[in-house]
Amino acid sequence: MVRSSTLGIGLVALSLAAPLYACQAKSGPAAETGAKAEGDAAKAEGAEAKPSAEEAKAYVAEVDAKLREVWTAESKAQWAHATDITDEHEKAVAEASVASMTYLNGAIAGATKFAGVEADADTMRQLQLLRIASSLPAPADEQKRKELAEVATKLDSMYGTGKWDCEDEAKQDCKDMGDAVEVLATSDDYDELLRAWEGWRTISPAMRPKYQRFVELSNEGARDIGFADTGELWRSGYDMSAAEFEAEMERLWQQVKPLYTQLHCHVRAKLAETYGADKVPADGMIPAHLLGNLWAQEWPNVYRHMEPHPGQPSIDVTEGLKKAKFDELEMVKTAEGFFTSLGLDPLPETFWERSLFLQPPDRDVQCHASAWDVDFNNDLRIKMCIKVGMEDFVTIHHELGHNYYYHYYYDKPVLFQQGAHDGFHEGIGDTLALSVTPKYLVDMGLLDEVSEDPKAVINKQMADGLEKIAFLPFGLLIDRWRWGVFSGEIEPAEYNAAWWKLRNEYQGVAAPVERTEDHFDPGAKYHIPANTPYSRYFLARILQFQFHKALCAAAGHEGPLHTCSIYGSKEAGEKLQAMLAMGSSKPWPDALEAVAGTRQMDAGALLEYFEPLQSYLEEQNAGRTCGW
Ligand code: X8Z
Ligand code: ZN
Repeated sequence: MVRSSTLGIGLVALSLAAPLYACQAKSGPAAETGAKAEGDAAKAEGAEAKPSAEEAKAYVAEVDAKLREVWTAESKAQWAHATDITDEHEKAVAEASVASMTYLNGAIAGATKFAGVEADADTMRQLQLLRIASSLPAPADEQKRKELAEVATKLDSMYGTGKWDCEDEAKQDCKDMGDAVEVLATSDDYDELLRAWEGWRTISPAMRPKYQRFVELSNEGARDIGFADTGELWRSGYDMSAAEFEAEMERLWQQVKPLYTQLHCHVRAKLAETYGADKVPADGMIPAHLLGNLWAQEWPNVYRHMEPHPGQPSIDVTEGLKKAKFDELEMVKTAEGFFTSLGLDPLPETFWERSLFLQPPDRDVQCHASAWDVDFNNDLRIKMCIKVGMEDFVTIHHELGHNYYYHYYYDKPVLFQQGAHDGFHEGIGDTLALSVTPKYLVDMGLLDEVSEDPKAVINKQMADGLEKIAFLPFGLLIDRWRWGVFSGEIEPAEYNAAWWKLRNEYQGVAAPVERTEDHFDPGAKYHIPANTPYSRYFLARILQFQFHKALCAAAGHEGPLHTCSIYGSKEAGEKLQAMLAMGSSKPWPDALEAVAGTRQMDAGALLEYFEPLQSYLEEQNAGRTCGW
């Protein structure tokens, strides 16, 4: 589904359900809910006649057909809304969401009668996946379910229509997210940056009471199906227990934290040269509006302040794209060309007819990029407000990665139409983008020349590190905040303070002006109002280097990992395709093993890729005190 706010599965990568095939049933406190009550009744019946394996199989087939129907209806409504945000479309989404939630709740309850039945592996797995199919669990109570669908849809609309600084009441001349993104990416003026940063955050305080209610209602839904809260449901989607998953995230973070600390140290020192030590303290945190990104999540836009070796051939693809007069369509075609070079299929004609590539001038759309299979049957689309430049060129590869996943598993049961886990889904397009090397860009006519000079290598590594390494703590902390919010450890009265505490602690990034509980800064980040789980992006940052290394080996690459491009390798394409085609039909370690020959996620390949940058940063940071 398209939005995480509703179901979980399928269509849009961004909002899919957390697939939790955890087998351990946790009985929650909501004993008198419909789901539990029906489950008990089923058990009582079961004492008389345990259903057969064939009955389980037939039940799963019936659920598959009906889920497709309700999710497709919901997805169509969501597409209409995301590409034209109106009250009418919002109402249609809420109605379709209620219908799909109602069906899913009933299906989960109905499945409890098969507890203890030993059916074939595919049936058993679908029964497991059913319970965790939605990242927005809905209460058994009908009124509350309706309220949840409405509040979730409203939050999504509020983000998509967020504007400020309007000059007239008709809201014609306002600033919107695209304006703020542009200022943050290009300006060096401290005060102008601050105005854009604060301006965007005026759209979210109104979300706060709705978000609070949203948390209460979805937690009730989670308890109704036996989870302690929605956060536990999300953490249960990784073929291990929720507690094991938490430990796994921490283990991976500890692997990469020293490299992040080195990058932070250097970036802070260079920004202090640009803005002054009074603005960027030598041993403190970096003000959040100086990092080239509205959320300070990825920092490649500040490359210009820290180019290691000026005088090397340009790696500025934005300039290259503009010089070559690329438009949005050529950018998408070029990205598709990368996938087809690996032997993967061209995108279907309907993709080109139905996608939305540009922000329309006459209506509100949800500009946050997303990829869809609207009918779970190869109706592939992307929705993006593409701006010509490197950032969106990479994002297009990212989105097409989702589309290719959809494409290779759409013949599977709908509950298998997900990534091996959600981090796999997020990592596919990024894996290919790692092969968008200077040499490839020269071949595409987007850069003038390529240099083997170690100095040029360091420049490229710096640009990559600002995107990939900088993101890691951000990718981790978003759900640490939400896990706390859902569990109640973070109370509504401290939503904003807790947010900044995490941003301080993990990123070493600080709010540039005082923030209070009159603000609601989490709401200014898409995935919070859209209810899209975020750990997936952290995992994807790690996994994409593991995938890259494995595909490079398949392509016969020799030499350092950062010099590899799999462009044109049919061998790499075959491996990738085999993994995509598995969907979520098997536990994710099976999928990882199929592509990388290992069953463990590991940041070793990321660290290997960045070895040259790590040495450079250590040299640069000698004599500096790192950390904050
Ligand atoms: O949301 C996205 C994609 C859609 S799944 C554009 N990403 C995260 C973000 O923008 O916050 C990709 C990187 C992280
Ligand atoms: Zn994505």
